[in-house]
Amino acid sequence: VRSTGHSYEKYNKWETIEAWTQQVTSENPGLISRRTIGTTFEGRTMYLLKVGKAGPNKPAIFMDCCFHAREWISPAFCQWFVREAIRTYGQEIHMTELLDKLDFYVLPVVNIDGYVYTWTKNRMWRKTRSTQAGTTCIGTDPNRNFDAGWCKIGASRSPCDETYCGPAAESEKETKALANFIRSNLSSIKAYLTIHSYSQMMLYPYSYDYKLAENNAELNALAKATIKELATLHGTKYTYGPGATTIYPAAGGSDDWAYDQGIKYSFTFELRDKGRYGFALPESQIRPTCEETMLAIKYLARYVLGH
Ligand code: ING
Ligand code: ZN
Repeated sequence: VRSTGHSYEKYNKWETIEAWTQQVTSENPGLISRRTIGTTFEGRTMYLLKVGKAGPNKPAIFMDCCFHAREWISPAFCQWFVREAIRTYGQEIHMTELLDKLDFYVLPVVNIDGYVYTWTKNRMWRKTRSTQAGTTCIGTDPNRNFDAGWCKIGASRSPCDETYCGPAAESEKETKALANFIRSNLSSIKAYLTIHSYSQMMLYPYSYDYKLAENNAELNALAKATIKELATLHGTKYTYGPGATTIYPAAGGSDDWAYDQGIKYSFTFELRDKGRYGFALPESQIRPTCEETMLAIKYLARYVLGH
């Protein structure tokens, strides 16, 4: 019999994650606050955790997980990150300094409806679960739904496809809520991080075009140093580069959109593995994957804090 309780080394169903957001907040009032940024197509609540020591005019780093429903290691990492932040604050000098000087906004599950569907009906579901008139096909790819070269390349106009860009940019309640939050907090958000799987890559703009970001050289050097840090723990190898040439051209992604909003440090992480298990990454790999990714995020955050 499987326990229904929360575990950082297991994949947790949405109801368990939802209860965890409440519990971790009430147990750490000095470091975590929780707010609602919207509701999903099926009416579930989107909770955003703000992690950091209270202080005036703090810069922030925004990180989201689980755009794509089947990428289960992604929400596992967001939970792990919050636990490590509270566990090591006041213990480890770098985390202490990070939380003293900046806030992390953590959105543990963007695509909650899709995630629920992967637990109940189809483990390999990717998209949201929105319906629309004129088709029986369900769902939009949330990472093709942002207003960044929307639907011009590497995305589909057919509602039945896995990379359907939606009827319009920000047509999904989930992407609209995320975009609205970022637009409202642009003056404080210094970095945007979005966690996907799999393929072990660290991507930065652009994916919607073959053009390079204005600070491409800096992003390249930062990605190189970050994946080097990640590899120190278990030797896990990542590749890195602009999305279009490193993974594939794809318009409407959140990292490109955030970058064009003026957030100069914008990255997509593709966590383990490289295809042996793919989306069905065994629970035994949650710990090593999260530990090494933690090193990467902390390294990146220290860099952003210093720039
Ligand atoms: N990969 C991303 C996807 O949405 C990506 C790659 C990153 C596309 C950034 C566009 C922008 O296809 C996965 N695994 O979802
Ligand atoms: Zn993805």
